[in-house]
Amino acid sequence: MKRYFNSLAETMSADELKSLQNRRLGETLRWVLTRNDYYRKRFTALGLKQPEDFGDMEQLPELPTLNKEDFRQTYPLGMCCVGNNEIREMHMSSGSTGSPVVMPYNEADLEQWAECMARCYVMAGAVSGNPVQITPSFGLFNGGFGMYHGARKAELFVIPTGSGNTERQVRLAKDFNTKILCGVVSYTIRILEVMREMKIELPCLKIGIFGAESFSDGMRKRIELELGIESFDIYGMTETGGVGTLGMDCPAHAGIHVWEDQYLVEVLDPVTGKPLPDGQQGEIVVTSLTRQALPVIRFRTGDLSKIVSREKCDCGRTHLRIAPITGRTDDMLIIKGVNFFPKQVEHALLEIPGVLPHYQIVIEEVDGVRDVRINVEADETVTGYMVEKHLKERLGFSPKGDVFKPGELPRQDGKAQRVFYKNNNH
Ligand code: DLL
Repeated sequence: MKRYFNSLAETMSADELKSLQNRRLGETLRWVLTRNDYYRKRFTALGLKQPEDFGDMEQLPELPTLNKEDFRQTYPLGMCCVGNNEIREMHMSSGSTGSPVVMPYNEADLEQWAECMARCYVMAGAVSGNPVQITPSFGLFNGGFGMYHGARKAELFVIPTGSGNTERQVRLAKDFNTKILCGVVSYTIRILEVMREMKIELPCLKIGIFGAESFSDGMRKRIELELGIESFDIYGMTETGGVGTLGMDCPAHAGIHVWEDQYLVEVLDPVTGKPLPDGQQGEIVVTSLTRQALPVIRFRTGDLSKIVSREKCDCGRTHLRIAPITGRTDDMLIIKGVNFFPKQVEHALLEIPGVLPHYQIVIEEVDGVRDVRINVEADETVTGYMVEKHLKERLGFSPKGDVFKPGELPRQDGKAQRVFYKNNNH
């Protein structure tokens, strides 16, 4: 079986990788400085005048960081480095703050995206002709199209269902022997549920490529067990060029390989912005090395993770590995002095036998005091008290637990909303 889509790139030695990164970083910096006013102003404000002033990775921490606010300020195309006549596609995310982030692509960017995604497919074990069902939506969200471009490049048989119409989704998977199911984690849970209702099994399904939101190990294991598949954690975002651009875990499942010939990754302290040593959790910051229409230099993703290894992996790839994303800097919850992420609640809930993977975290604020209520679906053996007791042991605080019957909580076709706010002023 083919192990790599691009063995030269994926297995190059650390020295080769470093010199390629240095060269590409220099090219990217020259590119943005000579083609975009916004970048030029930000950089010259730092006293860096000539593109030649940069070009070595050691200097990266001296460059200014970018964040979603830069995208908002420059909406729609103020950070774009090519003319409209070169743009071939765009994607956009609204983000949690509602400010739009636009990513334009020229021909070379679409090629680059397809290459990154194709590497992911082959890394997961896909071979030419395999039926791949793409369940994220096709539209401004990058998930559907990114998985499509990559599947074409990896010569797969594309079943571009997009999201929704879950019964048809299941029937098509059965009729066309879908081998690879791609999607947002929460929607896959919905597919599983409908499969059970329809009493349909999918024995041809072998590979799941899931991402777009943090999911606990418990969730991953449940999906794998129930679908009888091996699942992979795929990472990417609108600002870096979409799904798969940042990489995925390999069959060794020892961290997400970041495509380092395409992107530089730093881990910074989210508060001070200072670099953190490997192994320490912080905010992932990304610099693109080959994007053209809108390269990002030191983009603060808001995602929390850590570098787990820079050593060559058992799979033979040399690109560094990061831990699965724990959560985002902006989704950490603080209740009665205890910090936690939704993913930790999910992990703890799924440890309780009889609990189903459908839950809500409701933050209730009464007269300025915050409390948490966990709404969770479970079978009749589980009580609210059991949920409260287990979460207290696991998380160190006592949320209220409300148990719902299977099917009672709302379902979503895309990324799930897990956290809800309620206060007595409303
Ligand atoms: O969610 C891209 C994507 C589509 C990835 C389909 C995987 C599958 P955005 O809508 O721009 O793009 O959202 C990007 O989603 O900053 C993370 O917070 C989160 N995210 C993406 N992949 C993962 C993952 C797509 N594997 C934001 N684990 C990112 C955890 C993820 N969070």
